[in-house]
Amino acid sequence: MVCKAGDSEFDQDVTVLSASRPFSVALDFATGSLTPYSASLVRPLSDMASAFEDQAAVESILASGDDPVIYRSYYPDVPNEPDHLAFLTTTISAGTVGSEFFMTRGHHHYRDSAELYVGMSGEGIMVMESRRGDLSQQELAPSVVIYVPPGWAHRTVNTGNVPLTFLAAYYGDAGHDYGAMESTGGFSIRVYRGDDGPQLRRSATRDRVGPS
Ligand code: PAN
Ligand code: ZN
Repeated sequence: MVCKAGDSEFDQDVTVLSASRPFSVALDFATGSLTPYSASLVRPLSDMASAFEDQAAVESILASGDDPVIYRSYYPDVPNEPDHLAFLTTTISAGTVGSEFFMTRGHHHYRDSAELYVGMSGEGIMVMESRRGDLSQQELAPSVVIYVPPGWAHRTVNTGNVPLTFLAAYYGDAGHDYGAMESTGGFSIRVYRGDDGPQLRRSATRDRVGPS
């Protein structure tokens, strides 16, 4: 669900920014909000139900009438053009679907290009997978900067008990390609709540779905 300036409860703080001139925004490290922002995206469970491995758990949550917000992002108004640097904040709620932690949908960029993540509050793990199948996991926490090289799909997982907030900056013309990972069953590894902390295990959906 994408909310443009003018249609959400936060609208009193919205001013239209123009990236043709220098601008600044205030970043709230605890909530992840940008003030002002130009658009925000709210992703409830029903919007990304297929991303989670335990489909019975998804159905049970939704059938109970609950539809938790998995994450929310705030965007300034930066053009999708090569010389611009797009950035946004994301806040992932704390929680699990079955035992799998709440996470972002995860994507490649249409144009393979690098991205920088900066942790602001909470704790989590970034799962990254290259186009040739190499895997990497990096812990994301306040003050941690993670470099995502060109060609590495990335997903962020909240492994803590409070919201995980971070800032991401990427090339304006990078584009977001969700289908490349989803068409092959998603990332090769998933992050679950274990008795002694987060556990990374091979994804069963990745094994089931593959390119024909
Ligand atoms: C991030 C992500 C954001 C939401 O800003 O877009 O955290 O994750 P999904 O887009 O995978 O649902 C980023 O990597 N931008 O390029
Ligand atoms: Zn990205």
